[in-house]
Amino acid sequence: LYKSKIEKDINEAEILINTFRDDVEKGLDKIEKTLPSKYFYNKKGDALFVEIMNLPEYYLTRSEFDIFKNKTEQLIEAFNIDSNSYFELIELGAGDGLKTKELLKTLDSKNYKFNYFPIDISLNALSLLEKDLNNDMPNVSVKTQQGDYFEVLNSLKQSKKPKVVLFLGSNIGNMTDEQASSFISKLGNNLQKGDKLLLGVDLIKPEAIVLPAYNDSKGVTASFNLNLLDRMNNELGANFNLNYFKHHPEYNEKTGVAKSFIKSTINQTVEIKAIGKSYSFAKDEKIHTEISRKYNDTLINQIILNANFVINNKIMDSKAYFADYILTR
Ligand code: AVJ
Repeated sequence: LYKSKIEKDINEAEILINTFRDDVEKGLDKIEKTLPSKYFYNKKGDALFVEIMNLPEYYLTRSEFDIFKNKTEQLIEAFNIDSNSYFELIELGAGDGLKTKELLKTLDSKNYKFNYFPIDISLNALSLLEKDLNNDMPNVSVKTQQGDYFEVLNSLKQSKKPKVVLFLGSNIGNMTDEQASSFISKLGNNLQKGDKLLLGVDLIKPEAIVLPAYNDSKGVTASFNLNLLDRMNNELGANFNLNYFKHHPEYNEKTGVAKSFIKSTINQTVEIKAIGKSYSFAKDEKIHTEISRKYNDTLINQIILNANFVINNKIMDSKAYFADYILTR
């Protein structure tokens, strides 16, 4: 198909940039402009997200870490796995492994028999994690899986081994409830009866706690959000002036929905060369860039309703900010 590896790489890079362009065009053509949050995560965005996780206001990562550090035994008990029968521990998204390491350490010390399969689209993230784990816990066998979650899960399904899937960090919160429910259904289709899904979600709580997590005093979240404009400038030949747009987060504590927007501070027009169009932004017009949904039991039950999962356990941090739900297929 390709004459060389370089040709293949170039082709794949072109496909990526074309989807970015198409997604941007689709989002900005809407009456209520939107951009998909997945485009936050380029090299600069990844680094900003690491910074976010260390912010005093961003409680999510610390809260889930508290669960993994201090409630490890409860988590493992909820997996309901015999310590001498083999199982597969699969993680959707590689991350830095900080939380998962607490779990791996305890599983290892209790002599559980398992392989750890972190799945990620980024080879770079996987190889960093693999090195780190091999160094810190040489007993744990790490089998990195590069690719799309469902493709990898489908291939792992063939083994018929008992599985525990980790989907942490309230990453599901970036989906609408409809998307979340079809995502969980698809997960279920790639698992067998009795398999577990550990779903980490941020819980609904007052605005005074949630809003600062998306509006930190150092402005890191603002840079993370506005990085989307930078990406369009760099990759699509756009001329967004970052001085005339600002980060604008909102949270509704009744519904539990946090949203991030980019707000135009003046009337202005922006050209995007790769699309061949100009877009006008009125003063105070908002581009919706992210949803960070917060949950409770009712919402989780609604989301898993048609997905063939039941809630088995709910394990929370000491402040009850965050929950790891253990769902059984
Ligand atoms: C990685 C999706 C869980 O929504 O809280 C952090 C991303 N956005 N600050 C979240 C994010 C702004 C984060 N998730």
